[in-house]
Amino acid sequence: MPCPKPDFTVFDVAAPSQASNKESVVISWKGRNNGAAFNNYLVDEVLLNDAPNLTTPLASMGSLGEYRNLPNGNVVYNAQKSASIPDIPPGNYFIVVRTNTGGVQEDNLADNFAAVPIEIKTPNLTVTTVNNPATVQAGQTINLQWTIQNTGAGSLPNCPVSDRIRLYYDAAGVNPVPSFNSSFSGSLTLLPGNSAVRQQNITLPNGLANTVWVEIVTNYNNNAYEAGLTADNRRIGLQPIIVSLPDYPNLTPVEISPSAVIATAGNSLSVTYSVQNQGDGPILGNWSDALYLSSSPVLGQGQTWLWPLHPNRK
Ligand SMILES: [Ca+2]
Ligand SMILES: [Ca+2]
Repeated sequence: MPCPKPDFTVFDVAAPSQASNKESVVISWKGRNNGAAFNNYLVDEVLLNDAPNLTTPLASMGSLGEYRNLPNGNVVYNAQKSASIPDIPPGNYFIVVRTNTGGVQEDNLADNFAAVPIEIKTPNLTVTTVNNPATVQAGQTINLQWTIQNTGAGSLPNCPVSDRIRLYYDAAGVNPVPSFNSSFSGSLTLLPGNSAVRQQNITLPNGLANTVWVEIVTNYNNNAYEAGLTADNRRIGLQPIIVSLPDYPNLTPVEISPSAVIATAGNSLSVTYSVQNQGDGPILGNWSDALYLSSSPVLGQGQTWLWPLHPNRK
């Protein structure tokens, strides 16, 4: 005579009727054992599928294992689980709960699942504005601001989103400034239709003397699922930045005395000189001087290095 087996079933699955990718939702269900008494570990699994059955589930949303004392069909257990909506294209799906995924022997497996429909919505990030100063000097730091709007039907729930920042020599964004590359990273939460302003300080490369345009590419790290709608993630600011060279200092030694000497090897020699700033910009910081003894007035021809001087001048 065969050993009587338990017969599990699951019913009354409940979940939100709509949710967005990556959103955490609470799924609840009830279970019962209509067969022989069971008092052991029972595992239920939450699946996502495009049909209300177990045929080729699209994704697992996690399992729930508990010790259940189910002596007969009169005992109903309540279960619930928080689960994240997978990155899956928007559309109508089903959340399917399957009981007894741990393989407890039972004869009737046809009643081991139940489903509830759910509509999954997807966010779509787009950069709507880019703001920057109109003029700046090379080497200076400026503040950039840009706006990201969620134009999709789904929410973006607290997702780390990185934006890439580049400068271009042209408004079409074809020729990038190779010496500049920056980015911004931060967590972003956006309901459908909502916008967020981001900002970043950037330093224009030294020596840049061009008109440049700012490019922002949002979600550059692809952390936010957009179901492929990433063509609108890039925007180039309408207002170019005219970058000019700042006034630079120009140091030159003057009044070197003596200008030519007849000296005896081994003896000390006193040299005096002045340094003049003949440029248009101020001296910022310190510099060092070096003295050479040379048979030529041209630097690089037959010098003997004499003395390092580090006067720490301001
Ligand atoms: Ca069953
Ligand atoms: Ca997008």
